[in-house]
Amino acid sequence: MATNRTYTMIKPDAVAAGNTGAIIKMIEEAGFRIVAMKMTQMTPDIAGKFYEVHKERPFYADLCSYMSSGPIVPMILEKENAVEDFRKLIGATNPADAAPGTVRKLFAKSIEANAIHGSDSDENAAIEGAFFFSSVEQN
Ligand code: IDP
Ligand code: MG
Repeated sequence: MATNRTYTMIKPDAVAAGNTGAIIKMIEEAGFRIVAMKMTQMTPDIAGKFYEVHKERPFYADLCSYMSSGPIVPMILEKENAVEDFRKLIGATNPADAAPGTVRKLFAKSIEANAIHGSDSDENAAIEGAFFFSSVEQN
């Protein structure tokens, strides 16, 4: 069932570069309502759990180290067709392939340090949102 919610996090490279505000502005201007938001930092173990589906991929260890290297800004967002529309707003994984005007084209440093996460399905949006926020925080 479509929930009209997605999960995102502004990644350590974008937070460190001072792009948090600009990215949140793009998200709001694209019509997403911020349901939940905070700033936190993952340990390598927690990043490993979050990205467990990628554990067989060659970049897994680097990804966990990068994602725990500094603060991130996790958010739950709401909009009609949230998952798909948000993936369009952020652009392709590799900024070299990302469409003009997308968050990753504007702010990503590399295929790994690519500024922002976006859930790839309604099911994963719910799982990932619950990974960072308790049910009472998801208003
Ligand atoms: P997505 O974030 O666009 O959904 P995924 O394939 O789910 O992309 O990969 C998760 C994250 O792992 C990416 O956002 C990026 O940070 C990192 N990543 C993906 N592919 C590579 C790669 O080939 N080299 C290094 N890091 C990668
Ligand atoms: Mg993904």
